[in-house]
Amino acid sequence: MTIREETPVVIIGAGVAGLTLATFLHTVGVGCIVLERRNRGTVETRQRAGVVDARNVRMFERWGLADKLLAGPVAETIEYRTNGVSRVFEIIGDNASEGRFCTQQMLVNKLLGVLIDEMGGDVRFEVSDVVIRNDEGIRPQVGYTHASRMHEVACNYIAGCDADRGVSRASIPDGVLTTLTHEFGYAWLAALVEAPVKGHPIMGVSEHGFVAQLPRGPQRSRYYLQCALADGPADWPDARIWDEIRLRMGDPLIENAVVHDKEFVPLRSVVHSPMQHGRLFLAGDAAHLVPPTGAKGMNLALFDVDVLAQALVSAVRDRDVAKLAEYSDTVLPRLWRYQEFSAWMTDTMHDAGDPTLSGPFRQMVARARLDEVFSSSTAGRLHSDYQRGVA
Ligand code: RFL
Repeated sequence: MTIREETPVVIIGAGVAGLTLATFLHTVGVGCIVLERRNRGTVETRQRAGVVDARNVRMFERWGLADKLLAGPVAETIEYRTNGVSRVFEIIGDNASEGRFCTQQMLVNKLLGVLIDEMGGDVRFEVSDVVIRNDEGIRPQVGYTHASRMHEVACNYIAGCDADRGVSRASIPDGVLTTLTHEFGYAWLAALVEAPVKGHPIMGVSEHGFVAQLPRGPQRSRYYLQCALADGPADWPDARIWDEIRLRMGDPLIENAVVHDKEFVPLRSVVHSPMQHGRLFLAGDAAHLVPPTGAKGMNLALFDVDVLAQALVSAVRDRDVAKLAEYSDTVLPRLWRYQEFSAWMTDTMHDAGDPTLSGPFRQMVARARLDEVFSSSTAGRLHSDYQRGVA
């Protein structure tokens, strides 16, 4: 027997996009149900982004949630290290909200606490077989299975926050979306290690390939090492990781520490548009991917759900669907600017390093580009604006 219910909004995916959207809707009294295929423990422990940028700190303040959700020190500097020579870039702010070192995991945990434990929000974990019915002229429905029972939720709107391999985008008929992609041709090994960042977060350019060290709480950090697309764990035993870190950082004194996990991430950019079809709206990684070099994937997901939440509130509470109709057109121009920033960061940080990647000419051009953010106040200001998410 199928259990039938209804709610104004069904959100598919309890990642950072889905949970933030649900929390915003709850804050203003718009009902929603979140469907998540994983269990709560898995959602709570997924490691990824590290900084909530200044634009999104301001967003959480505007929704009255910053004090509850954000923690961690202010993010004001980045060390750009070229063959071991360090230059510290100061992110120029405006004395208003600044970015915060707040890991995605920390934010997701706090969202779960506020949404479920404080607000009594309805997040259903371990659902399977999610099916979307979004045909023109009928009320949307989302079916799913939980503990061997079939459920069907009728709703007014569906938010697809289930990332790149979810069911939301896949439910849109062929030919509706245009997909534009760019492959960078290399990958990153992401290693979570038991060693803190001692000074500033580091982005390292080196003849041996790119390296970065970013904080993940007071005791740990995440190293990123450029590697081949075909590489896997067998190619990167812990000893090789530390040898390469010392080489690429130009610092023979870095000591080995415990490596907690290793993940291999191909660097690519993807945009699916429009980000809506009928009453289904895509947000976050379901609609777009950026290479992690610019640290913008989570921040773009937060921008999407800020715009989407306001549009859904107008539609559900005031029956005004104008903002929903414009959702994709509102989000995409800014998304493309941050695709450009992320590609700029990726090309600059990788081309400037290993000359076998794209040749010595492009290596020198990329180094000149990086120099410019230090030598030109105009370039420095623009770089700060992108880092802060206000460009
Ligand atoms: P998420 O966080 O992947 O959440 C999607 C959720 O949907 C669920 N799901 C389903 N649920 C029900 N039914 C289905 N059929 C489902 N299919 C999937 C999943 O279980 C999951 O819970 O996507 P969301 O919410 O769109 O958020 C996007 C961000 O997670 C992502 O953009 C960032 O992590 C990207 N990213 C970074 N972003 C930054 O802003 N700064 C960074 O420094 C940064 N570093 C990174 C990153 C991503 C990385 N990887 C692993 C790709 C570093 C790395 C290595």
